Amino acid sequence: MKIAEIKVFVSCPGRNFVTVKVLTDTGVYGLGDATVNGREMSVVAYLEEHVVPCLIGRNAHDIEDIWQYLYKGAYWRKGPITMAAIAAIDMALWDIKGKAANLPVYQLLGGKSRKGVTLYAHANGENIADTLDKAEGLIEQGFKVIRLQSAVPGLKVTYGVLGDKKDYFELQGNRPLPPEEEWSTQKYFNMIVDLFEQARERFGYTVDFVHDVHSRLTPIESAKLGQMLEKYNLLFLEDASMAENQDNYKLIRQKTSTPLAIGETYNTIWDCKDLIQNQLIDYIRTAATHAGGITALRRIADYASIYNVKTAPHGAPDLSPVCFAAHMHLNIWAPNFGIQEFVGFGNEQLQKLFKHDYRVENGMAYMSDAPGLGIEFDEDAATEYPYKRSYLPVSRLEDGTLWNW
Ligand code: GCO
Ligand code: MG
Repeated sequence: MKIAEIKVFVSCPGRNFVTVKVLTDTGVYGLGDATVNGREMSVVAYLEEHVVPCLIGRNAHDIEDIWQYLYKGAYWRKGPITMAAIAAIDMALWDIKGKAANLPVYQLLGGKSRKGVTLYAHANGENIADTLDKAEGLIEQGFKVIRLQSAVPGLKVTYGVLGDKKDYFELQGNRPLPPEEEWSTQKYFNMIVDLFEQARERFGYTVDFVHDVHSRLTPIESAKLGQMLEKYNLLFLEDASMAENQDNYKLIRQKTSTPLAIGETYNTIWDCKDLIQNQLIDYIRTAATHAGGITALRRIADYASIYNVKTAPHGAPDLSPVCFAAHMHLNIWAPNFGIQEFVGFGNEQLQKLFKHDYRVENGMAYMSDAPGLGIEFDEDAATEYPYKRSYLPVSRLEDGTLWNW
């Protein structure tokens, strides 16, 4: 089964997505997601100019060899653009192998380890009461794990809080230059403990909570936050600090028993190797799209399993439904799966482009037995929503110093 053609689509059904379609000479095709939020066109160029010409005529079944060819074969290896390009090809090849075998991809990985996939949903509020009202709505829908984010009094915009944007998908697609946000750890610390204190008063200990710091704290501030939140028993604290220097997490880990999660921006197993091997984290959040596809995430999951680290794949709106489908197959298989982030795919334009086959019920997602990844992409509909240049925000401290967004 030879690779005959590879098409790269970039469309903006509310936000930009780069979708790859690998076609074989047998008529079987597969889909992959190569979206890097705010850098979409770099991946398109990388794929079209440097990847596609090398793959035409190769056996579509040689997933591992093609992965190694694109990774080791590029002297300038790793990085988000390269790894998203590899990821999309890899997902598409798994989709093809599943369709050719008439089996869902999770069967090729080793079969089901569980009935369904536990999801966590987002409650983002303008203030603590608003966040908790939203959490209550999600609990009523059956979600058992909720991410709580609340605006920080005194700061104009806070990560995760949408302001007048009612639809999460509208967060991107109309920012021709990066907007600027501000950060103050002191103002955040004045709010954050109240958020979890009030959440536990209102909901008791029958649901689990997570929280995303979005890398805004220094390691010692993260350690302090972990300590302050210990009694509220979070499932995990996400991206407390950057870990480009993985030793940062030694400091945090020694000081707090609040479980730690990180990894959504990681591109390879090497970015998380020390964190996993030294048991400095509890959840690894690498995404199929950004860390090299199903082949790479399977390897990370297996590596993490021997150090008691669970998987918790990134599930933000900038990961397309194709990536979500890839995660579902990994999640249903991985013995050490923890939880899947879920923001829903309610946007109508998006639903016109992508058709998926899983169902969500009571905070869990269930798979069908559709062969391959179980996802369809409407190429014609995609042409109705052309790419729009759009950036993520940047963040500054109140004195103007550039900070992590
Ligand atoms: C999350 C993430 C996202 C990222 C986004 C950037 O935990 O869901 O932090 O919200 O900010 O994916 O493109
Ligand atoms: Mg995050």
